[in-house]
This record gives sequence, structure tokens and C-alpha cells, in this order.
Amino acid sequence: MSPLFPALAEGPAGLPALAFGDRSLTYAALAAAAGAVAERIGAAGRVAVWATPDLETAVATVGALAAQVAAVPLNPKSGEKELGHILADSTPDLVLTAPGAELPAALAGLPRVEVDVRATGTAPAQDADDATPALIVYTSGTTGPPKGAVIPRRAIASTLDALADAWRWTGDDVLVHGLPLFHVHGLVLGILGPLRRGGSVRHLGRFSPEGVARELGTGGTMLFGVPTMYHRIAEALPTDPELVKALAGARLLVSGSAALPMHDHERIASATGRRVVERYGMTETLMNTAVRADGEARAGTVGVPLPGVELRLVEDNGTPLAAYDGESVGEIQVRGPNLFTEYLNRPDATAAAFTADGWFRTGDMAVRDPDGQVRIVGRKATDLIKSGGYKIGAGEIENALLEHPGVREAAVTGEPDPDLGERIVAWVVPADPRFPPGVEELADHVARRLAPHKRPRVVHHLDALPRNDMGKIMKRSLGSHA
Ligand code: MCA
Ligand code: AMP
Repeated sequence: MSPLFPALAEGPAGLPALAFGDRSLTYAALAAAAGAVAERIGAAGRVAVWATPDLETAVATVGALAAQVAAVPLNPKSGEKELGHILADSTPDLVLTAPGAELPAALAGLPRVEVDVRATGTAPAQDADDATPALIVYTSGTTGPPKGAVIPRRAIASTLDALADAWRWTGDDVLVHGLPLFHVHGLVLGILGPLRRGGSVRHLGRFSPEGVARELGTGGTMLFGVPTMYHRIAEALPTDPELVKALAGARLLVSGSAALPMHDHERIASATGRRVVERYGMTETLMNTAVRADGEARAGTVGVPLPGVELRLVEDNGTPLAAYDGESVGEIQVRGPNLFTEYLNRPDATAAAFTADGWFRTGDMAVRDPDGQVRIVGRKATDLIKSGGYKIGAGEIENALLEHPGVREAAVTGEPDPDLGERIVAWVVPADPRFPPGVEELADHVARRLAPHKRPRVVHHLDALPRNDMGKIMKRSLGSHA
């Protein structure tokens, strides 16, 4: 397979590749620093990356890819239980960090390699097999702890090239975003994407509408974000003429990771004259569909299948839907070079995720318009919650809540939230009704064990959870108990 980043070897050496605030690296400096990482980790089986929103995370990942060592990006806000699970499951040989980063106790047992962005080294020349695991990204399911999706080099190359085709994404583009770097959206699309094109990325460190206005207003051409970020932009537009100007001047505004509500689409379009385009992907599949830069930006659709991606809608019994009538709903199944290989150490879950002939079951429900555009209408599992663009399993939060001494029983649901898309709601039967644990206490408990974005935002106390004759919790009837 050809190199993932041709520009690193033969590209515009003096051009900017990465910028995080006022810290930046040219292609030549990135090649040298990533080469030094590759030299140091060459013999490792797998490495963890402490994925803070910094230059070092990008250099660490490019270095691991150059060494052909699979990288496991870690959320630096992971709680002890989640981190413990990911480390026990992925067994990295070492952890790559920024110099001086403070690491939690769970990582104390691992050798620590600090990334020096000024170092000079040369990545060992190796023939890369496109099936080689490049990244292992942890993603939540409905129950149990997150699973590690093993993403091969082939998937990264094919998804980024397909997006380049859809969006006319070239080395002239300057991408702006403030996405976290431990998920596909921020890391693969947001960092590896520009590098594969020989273009550049300006990362905001932390998302803010002001940061977007500044970077898009001074040369940025594209913006990537989750709907919560576009919602916050839509809120800021009426009082921020700089932001209006910056968005109006951008070449492409892209939203993904969850559905962008029509109201935010409309507010941004009417203030800036620009329509946000959506694309649809998943950790396991990278990108499946996109609204094309040369296509009609019809609000509410996620566009058409990307080149190389086969996509079909199937009925409950597995029969593919024959017609694109804009009405018949089916589960999206996909096949193509963009897919992950397996869930690490979970052959059972891997087998269940695919049909006998290799289609991946996404669990997303959609219709297709007569012209082939895909519109997502829902999700098969009610126990998956999308909050701020993060996928969160109800089961893992319920398990964490049950470990709190004040909780006897717990159920978790998602409810609509204008900012987050969905917010996490906990329904709790207290161990002692006289001292029911409050929302702050339970939020802290979950944030400490799992991650802050998994914390419940609302807690309801009940005498008992509604159950059916089989003893199963009837989540759909919980709303009437609020
Ligand atoms: C508040 N905080 C707490 C607590 N309460 N921390 C610990 N314990 C507590 N009890 C802290 C938070 O950690 C955070 O800290 C601050 O308060 C505010 O948190 P919050 O309101 O939750 O969120 P936010 O920081 O405002 O974040 C909104 C966001 C974020 C920026 C939109 O949700 C985000 O970055 N989402 C992106 C998700 C994403 O990339 N998904 C991609 C996966 P502090 O202020 O220190 O930060 S999907 C994917 O990859 C597929 C392939 C796809 O299709 O894209
Ligand atoms: P994750 O597992 O965190 O990678 O999230 C993948 C899920 O995000 C998909 O299965 C969809 O449910 C959702 N998703 C991603 N992009 C979109 C979009 N543009 N519109 C609606 N849902 C989306």
C-alpha cells in the first residue's frame, strides 16, 4: 500500500501542516518529529496515546502510523473504571504523552514516552500492508463497557480519499475545528484528513464560536463540527458579525456525529447564506455517506453513499428494501473498504455485527429519497444515547450508578436537549428514601468512574422502576413517572 501521507515524504516541506493555537509544525518538522516517535516505539506491539487537544497527540499518532504500531487514543478525561477497562483490554506497551502531562494512577505502570515536537528522526521504511491495524478506537454499546474497534490502514485511506472526492478537498484547504482527538471525527477526519491531502489544520484546542470566527476569518476554508457546536454557533450569530463574515466566507461547513436539527440549519443559512452539509459515519465504518460539495445541500439528508461504499436498507427480517420512495424505513447496512476489522477481543460482538455476506449492521434507521439521498430517521436501540455527538450506552451508566451506595435500582434514558441533542436522564430508586442521592452527587460519581460527558444531567427518584411481567424495566413508560 502506498504511504498514508505522501506529503510527509515528498510534499511541500515548508508549508504548515498542523497548528494548535500559536504552536505549529511544517510538513518537514512533522516528518522529523513523527520519525523520532517511530524510532522510539518501533518494536512496540501497541501504544496508547494520551489524546489531549495538543500538537503532541497529532505527532504521536502520525509517528505510530509511520511505525505501523496500532495506536489507542485515550480520552484524557476518562474516569478510573473506563480507563482501567481500556488498558486491560488493549494492553498497550507504552503511553505517548505531551511533556509534563499529568497521568492518572491507572497509567503509572506503563512506560511513558514524551513526544518532543522539535525532535528529528526518520521513520523506518517498511512495506505497509493495508490490513494492518492503524487505530483502536473505543466505542460504547447498549450494555457493558466500550468495545475497541480495530481500524485498518485501508479504512483510513479509503474514507479520506472518498471524502476528498465528495468535497473537492485538496491541499489548498485549511481545516478548522475544535473536536476531541480520541474519536474518529476529530482524529481521523480532523487531523489525518488534512495531512493526507497535503493541506493543513488549525485546531482550536477548545471549541468556541470566537475561535471559529478567528480561524475561519483568517484563512480557514473548511469547518468540521458536531451539531452541538453548530447550535452554539447559531446562538452566537445574531450578536457576532465577525462570525457571520467568517462562516459566509468559508468554502465548506460540515456537521456530523449526530443529526443537525432543522432549526439550527435554518438559522445558520439565513444569517450567513451558507448551508451546512452533513455526512454520516460511525467509529466502525468511518464515513458512509456525504452531501457532496457539488450536490444539492438539502437539509435533513446525509447525502449519498461515498465512492466505494455499498449501502442498503433492510427490513427487520433482513430483506433489502427494493424502492427508494422517501418513505419506507429500513436499517442501514454497509459494506466496503471503509469498515473496521473486528472488535478487539470480542469475536462474539464482531460476529453479531455482520451478516453472513459481510454487511455491517449499523443499527441506524433511514429512508432513501428517489434520487438516492439518505435520510436518517432514528436508531434501532433505545439504549444508545447521542449527547454532544458522543455515543453513550445506557447500560454502562446504569452499572456505574448501581455502584453508588445510595442507589438500589437505576435506569438510564435520553431525552431531547436543544444544545446536546439528547441529555442523559437517570431514574433512580434510592437505597434509603430519606437520603436520595442528588444529581450533583451522581454526576460526579459517573464522571469520576466513566467520563464527564457520560454524567446524568437530570435525576428522577422513584419508589420502584416500572417492570413488565418478565421483570424487564419498561423504559418507554418512564416518562410518565417524571
Ligand atoms: C461539569 N464538568 C464536569 C462535571 N460537571 N466534570 C466532571 N464532573 C462533573 N460533575 C465539566 C466538563 O468536563 C467540562 O470541562 C465542562 O464541565 C463542560 O462540560 P459539558 O457541558 O459537558 O460539555 P462541553 O465541554 O460544553 O462540551 C460540548 C462539546 C463536546 C464541546 C460539544 O460535547 C464535544 O466536544 N463533543 C464532540 C463529540 C465527538 O467528537 N464525537 C465524535 C464521536 P472542561 O470545561 O474542563 O472541558 S462520533 C464519531 O467519531 C463518528 C465517526 C462520527 O460520525 O463523527
Ligand atoms: P459513534 O459510534 O460514536 O461513532 O457514532 C456513530 C453514530 O452517530 C451513527 O451510528 C449515527 O447514529 C450517528 N451519526 C453520525 N453522523 C450522523 C449524522 N450526520 N446524522 C445523524 N446521525 C449521525
